[in-house]
Amino acid sequence: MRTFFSEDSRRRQARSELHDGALVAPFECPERMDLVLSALNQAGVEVQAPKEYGLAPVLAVHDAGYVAFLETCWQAWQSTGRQGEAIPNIWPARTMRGDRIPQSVSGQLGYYALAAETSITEGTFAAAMASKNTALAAVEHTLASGEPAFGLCRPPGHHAAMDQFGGYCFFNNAAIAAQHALNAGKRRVAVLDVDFHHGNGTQQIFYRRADVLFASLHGDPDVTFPYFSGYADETGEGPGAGFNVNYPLPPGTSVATWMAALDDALARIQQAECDLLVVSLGVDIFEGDPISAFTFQHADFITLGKRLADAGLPSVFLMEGGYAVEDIGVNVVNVLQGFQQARG
Ligand code: OKP
Ligand code: ZN
Repeated sequence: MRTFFSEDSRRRQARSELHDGALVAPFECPERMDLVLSALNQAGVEVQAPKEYGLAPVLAVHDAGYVAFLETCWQAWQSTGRQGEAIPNIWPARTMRGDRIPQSVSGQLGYYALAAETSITEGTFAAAMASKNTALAAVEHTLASGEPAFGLCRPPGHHAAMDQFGGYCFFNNAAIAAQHALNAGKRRVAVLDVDFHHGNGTQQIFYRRADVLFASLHGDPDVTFPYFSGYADETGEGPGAGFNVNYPLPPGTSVATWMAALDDALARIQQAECDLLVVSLGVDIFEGDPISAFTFQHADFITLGKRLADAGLPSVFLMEGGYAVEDIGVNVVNVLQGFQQARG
């Protein structure tokens, strides 16, 4: 499968993740890419670098003030002499002033962050740019050829909302790719999110729109990050009513139950007459994932690829999560190979 990756994705080199009350080495680390690249290489897949697409496709789904904040945050933070990475520790919580964007970078971090585990560091903006370039190159390949493509995006994107970062995400690669496809003439894009965590950002960006159907299978937010998004009663609003579908599933959900939810999601995608499928491919549904709680084995990822192929749509796969670093490569390649086998 045609595959894209930008070496600039490595420029996100965070030292700190706030996890269980301690600053630890981030789960979302550059080594993840090494293992996917090596598995792709062993499978004989060639990897191409994307071109630079600039900021216009980003600004098509993200707020300009948010993008400017991401671009300047590190400079503003470290110029005041702070030693640690830029991490928010205050938010416009209920009853506070959610309409103010403070001048201070500390206040801006709270305004633009949805969680505290994700630090901003020197190369973060460059890596986020690289990641969306990868997504755009993949979707452009599929738009031009009808053939499937894989974008090995890093950092991931599905938690990034119109004007919020967090959950390791800065730019919403899947949303940027979906919007790019609509601009190129697609009429309705399905974004199917199979990552263990709910794609709150993708949902938020398209919540009031009917031209993108967002469907997500994920750990029940009642007990799982991001906690405040991903419930089954979130079905879209206004013109988008009926175009958002969530499948919250309990920790430990069997693969059979998960696959039944997938079949339902694929049926919804068929009903909505989508003409492109963007898969937010998180492989943190693997049983051995250190921060997740589903039960996929290596072989189940092949089954997943086959079922996605059976949907019969032009398809773009974009990397999201997956933190069992030793297993991430085989799990990703299994999805892509399962898909290819079924398509012949
Ligand atoms: C990013 B992606 C786990 C807490 C979760 C953030 C998870 C971000 C996941 N104890 N912290 O893979 O969806
Ligand atoms: Zn995830």
